Amino acid sequence: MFSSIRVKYSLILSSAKLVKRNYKGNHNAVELTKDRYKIKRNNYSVINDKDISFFENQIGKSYVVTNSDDIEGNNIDFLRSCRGNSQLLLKPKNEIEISQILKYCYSRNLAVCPQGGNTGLVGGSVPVFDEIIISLQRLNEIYSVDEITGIITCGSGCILENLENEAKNHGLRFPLDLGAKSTCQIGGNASTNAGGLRVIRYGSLHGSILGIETVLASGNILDLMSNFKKDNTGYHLKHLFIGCEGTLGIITKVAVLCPAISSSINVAFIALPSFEAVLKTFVKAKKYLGEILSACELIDEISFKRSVETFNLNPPISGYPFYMLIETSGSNNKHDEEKFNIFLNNGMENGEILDGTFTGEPGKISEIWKIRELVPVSLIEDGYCFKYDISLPLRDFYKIVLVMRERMKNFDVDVCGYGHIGDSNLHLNVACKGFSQDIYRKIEPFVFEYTSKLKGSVSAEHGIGFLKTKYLPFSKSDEAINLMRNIKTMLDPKNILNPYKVLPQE
Ligand code: FAD
Ligand code: 2HG
Ligand code: ZN
Repeated sequence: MFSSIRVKYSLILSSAKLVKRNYKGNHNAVELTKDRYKIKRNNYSVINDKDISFFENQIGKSYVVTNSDDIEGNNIDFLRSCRGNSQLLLKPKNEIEISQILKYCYSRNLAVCPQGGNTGLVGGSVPVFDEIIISLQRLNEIYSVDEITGIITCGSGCILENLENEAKNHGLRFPLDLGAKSTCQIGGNASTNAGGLRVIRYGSLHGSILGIETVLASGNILDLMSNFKKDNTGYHLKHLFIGCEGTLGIITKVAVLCPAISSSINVAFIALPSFEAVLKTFVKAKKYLGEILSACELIDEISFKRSVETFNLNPPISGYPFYMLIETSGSNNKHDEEKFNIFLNNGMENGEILDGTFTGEPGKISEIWKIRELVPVSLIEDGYCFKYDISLPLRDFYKIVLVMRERMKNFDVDVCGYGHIGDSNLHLNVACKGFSQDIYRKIEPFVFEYTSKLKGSVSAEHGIGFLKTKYLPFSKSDEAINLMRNIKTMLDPKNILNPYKVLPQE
C-alpha cells in the first residue's frame, strides 16, 4: 500500500523570489557577446544627443536611462552567458509610446532589443551590441478578469506570478506556470511561447492566448485582440508573434483564456529505480490518472542533489537514481485520491515505484514543487551552466545524458537531466565552474547533431534567441528558414527588431 510509504515534511525553503541576480560591480566577469561569439555589428546608426532628447520628450526624462551602471543588469542575461553594451534603456508606459519609439528608430535605422523580465535562457533578451533596450515593465496593468469566460486581459509587462494570483482571486487557474514566475512577464512568455510545468494539461500559449496587440517595426500598432477561441477569419496572425522572440513585433497586450481553478489538487513525489521504470510510470499515469493529470516531471539523481544541497532542503525521500513529480487537478477529491492510490499501488507492486510521498495539502504541495523548480537555479549558483532544452522521442529521452556524461568525463562538470517528461522535453544541463571554450566546443554542436539524428527539436520551449541561431537548421529545413526570413523582411525590412536573434546569420 502506498500509505505505508514514508511521509516526512520538514522542508524549509528559500523565498519564492528565485531569479533576481545582482550584477553590481561584477559585470566585467561576463565576456561581451561580440567577443565570445565573434559577431560583426550590422550597419545601424549610433545613438546621439538628439536621439536622447527625442526620447526624453516622448516618454519623459526619468524613463530614459543612460547611466551605464543603471543599465548593466539589463545588458547581461540571467545565465550570465551573454553581455551586450547598450548605452540606452527606455521604459515606455504603453503601446502609443512604443509606437513613437519604433517609428523614430525605424527612420533613424536604430536597432532595439525588447526586454521583459530578462529570465530568458537563450540570450534573446539582452542586446548583442548597442541595441536600445526597450523594457516592458511599465505595461503592467491588468485590464479585466472575466469570471464567466475565464479571460484575463492585461498589459504585456505583467509579472506572471501576479497574474496567477489575480486569476486565483477570481476562481481561475492561469494556464502557464514556471520557475521564473516571480520575475518573468506575460509578454516575455508570449514572445517565447513559454512552456513550463503544465503544458501536458493546458497546452501551449498558442492555444491559451486568444488575443494579442503588437507594435510593428514600422511603429504601426497591430490590434489582434480577441475574446474568442473560435475565429477562423483568414490567416491566424497572432501565432506569428507568439514565439517570435521580439523579432517581428513588440507585444503590448494579451488576452489569456484560463480554466476554472481545480478544487482538488494532489501531488506525488516518487522514487524510481531506472529510466525504464520512469517510462512505464508515465504510461500508467496517463492510463490511471487520465483527464486529471496536470504535471509529469522527471528529476534525475544529480539534479535532485544539486537542488536539495544548494538550497538546504530536507526532502521527503532521497538516495534514488530517478524521481518523478506527478500532479493531478480535478474536481472531486475522493475520486482523485482513489485514482491516485490505484496508480501508486500498481507501480509499487510492480517494483517501478520504490518510495515516495503523496499529499493534497497546499503548503506541502508547494514544498515538493520547490525541489523541482529550484533545480535550474541550483545548477548556476556557484558557476556556469550550459543548458540544453530539447525534445526527444521518449524511448531515447535519457540516453543523451549518459552519452554526454561519458563524453565529458575528463572535465570537472556535473551532467544531469530533468524536465517535462510528459511533454518529451528534456533539460540537459552541464554545470561547471565557469564558461570555457573547451567545454563549449566539446558539447556543441554535438548535442544538436545528436538531437537532429533522432528528429528531435533543438529548442523545445526556451526558443532560439542568440545562443542557438547556428543550430536552427538542425530542426528546420532550408525551405522553412527561407520562409521565416521572408516573413521577417516583410515585417521588419530594416531588421531593427532584436537583430542577431532567431535567424542564423547569413
Ligand atoms: P525576457 O527574458 O525578457 O525575453 C525573452 C525573449 O522575449 C527575448 O527575445 C525578448 O526580446 C522577447 N520579449 C520579451 N518581452 C517581449 C515583448 N513584450 N514583446 C516582444 N518581445 C519580447 N521557460 C519555459 O519555457 N519553461 C520553463 O519551465 C521555464 N522555467 C524557467 C525557470 C527559471 C528559473 C528561469 C530563470 C527561466 C525559465 N524559463 C522557462 C525561461 C524564461 O523564464 C522564459 O523564456 C520566459 O518566458 C521569459 O520571459 P521574460 O519576461 O523574462 O522575457
Ligand atoms: C525548467 O523547466 C526550465 O525548469 C529551466 O525550463 C530549464 O534551466 C533549465 O535548463
Ligand atoms: Zn522547462
